[in-house]
Amino acid sequence: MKKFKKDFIFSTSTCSYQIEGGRLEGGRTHSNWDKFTIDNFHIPPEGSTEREINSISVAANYYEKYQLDADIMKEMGVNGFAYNLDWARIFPNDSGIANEEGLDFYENAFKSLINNGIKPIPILYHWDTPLWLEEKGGTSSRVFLEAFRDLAKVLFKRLGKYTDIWFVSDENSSYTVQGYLDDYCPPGKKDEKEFWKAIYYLSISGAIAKEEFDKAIKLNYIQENSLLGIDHDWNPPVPYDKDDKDDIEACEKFNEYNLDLFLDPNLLGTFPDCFWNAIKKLDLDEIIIENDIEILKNNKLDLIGWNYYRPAIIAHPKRLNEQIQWQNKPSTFIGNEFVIVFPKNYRYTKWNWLIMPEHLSIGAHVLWNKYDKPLMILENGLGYFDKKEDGIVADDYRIEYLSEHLREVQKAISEGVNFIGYSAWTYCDIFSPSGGYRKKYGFVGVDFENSNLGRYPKSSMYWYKDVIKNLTTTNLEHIDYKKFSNDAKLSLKSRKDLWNK
Ligand code: BGP
Repeated sequence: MKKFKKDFIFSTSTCSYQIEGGRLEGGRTHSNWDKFTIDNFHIPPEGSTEREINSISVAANYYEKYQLDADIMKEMGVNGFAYNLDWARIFPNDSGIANEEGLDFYENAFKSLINNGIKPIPILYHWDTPLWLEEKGGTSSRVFLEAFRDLAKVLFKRLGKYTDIWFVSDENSSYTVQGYLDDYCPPGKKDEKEFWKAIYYLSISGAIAKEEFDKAIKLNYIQENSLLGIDHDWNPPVPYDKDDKDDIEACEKFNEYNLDLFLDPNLLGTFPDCFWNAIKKLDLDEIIIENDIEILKNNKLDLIGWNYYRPAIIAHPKRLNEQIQWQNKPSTFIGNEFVIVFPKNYRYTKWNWLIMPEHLSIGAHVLWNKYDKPLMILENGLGYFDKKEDGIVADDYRIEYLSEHLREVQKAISEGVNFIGYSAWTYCDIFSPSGGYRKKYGFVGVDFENSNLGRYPKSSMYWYKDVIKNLTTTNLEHIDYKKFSNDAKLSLKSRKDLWNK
């Protein structure tokens, strides 16, 4: 198995509303996620996978602990940290005047990373629209475009010198489906017209950001050869019956909605047929402006950030009439041309997320062959009910999950796919949109029971450190779990400068 290249990016990813806290500090005002978590606060019984919607006013308090966290990440040996900058901290109102305290915070956070040999990998937008902008129409209105241009200009100018990899947004798919069709996330709409408008404005705003990115390079705010990417959580489709042509056709339909719709606009400069059919069917022609389409065509993005957690088992809608006992109820999608199903005989997490690592390398070839752009895994991780023993979490299950997926990245690289990095979800325990604070993903634990929110190492942190240290020789097959939990226990005892501060 080919090893990783010397300059391969080993990173962790996170998200401001999930980690940062400080929601009214430093001149910030509320976003749609603040309102959503206040309005829908719900704590299910201990140990239940029922959705926990909890306060994010403090979260893991990265806002005050960013220097400690940068020091812990240095201990981990990561060379990247992917993180979205909180829009409401940069523009707390619609005056068009950026909040200097917010910019100072991010500049200090970036410096703490750079001083520790860690590349900041900023994402401009990750679902949390400032409330003032939401109230003006948010992502499904034209007002989003110029507000996004202002955000991109200010951030490229102030922070461009610190890094050469940026992303415009995270998972436009999850945000538009969960926010505009399913009423699962803010803005909590169930409106097909709003859904398609949000997709349109998010795609155009990605191209507008690229326009500003290229201008910022010319003005020397950003280094030459820097990359501006688009992040997406494509779930490679797997036919329920690999020999059934209806199921295979359903997979192709799934890809039009779950792959082409969210990557073609910003990588190929075109919208797929399903978009134009919807615009026609819903009589939305008036949102399409010729100049937008020109901007889209002339400002394609440079890089794919791929959030890979799981593939999707796809069936033809005929299966809904068959007497099949599913692990979880099938989910249909607008157009009803395919159904996402959950057969019993597969591996799932406790939250019913499919576990099939092999589709990371299979899907990587699809992306590489279709778009011919460098790739980076921007999220991959395992949500679990972590439990502390002897002061640490021996999360062997997470080491197993991550090593299976990292093996697939290595496999794809050895088969010629241009992976430039792997960013695991996530650095430390944070707020999860589907699991609150009980669904833990971190390499580093956070003591949410203690107001100090002390950090502590999990054995997976020392596994990841070992992988990165030996990136050219690392062997992901034979894992000495005991060694990594001992490393974590020893570190907790010996590194008082890092733990329980
Ligand atoms: C992705 C989001 C992340 C993160 C991750 C895990 O879709 O980009 O923000 O939340 O999913 O999801 P969850 O925390 O709901 O398990």
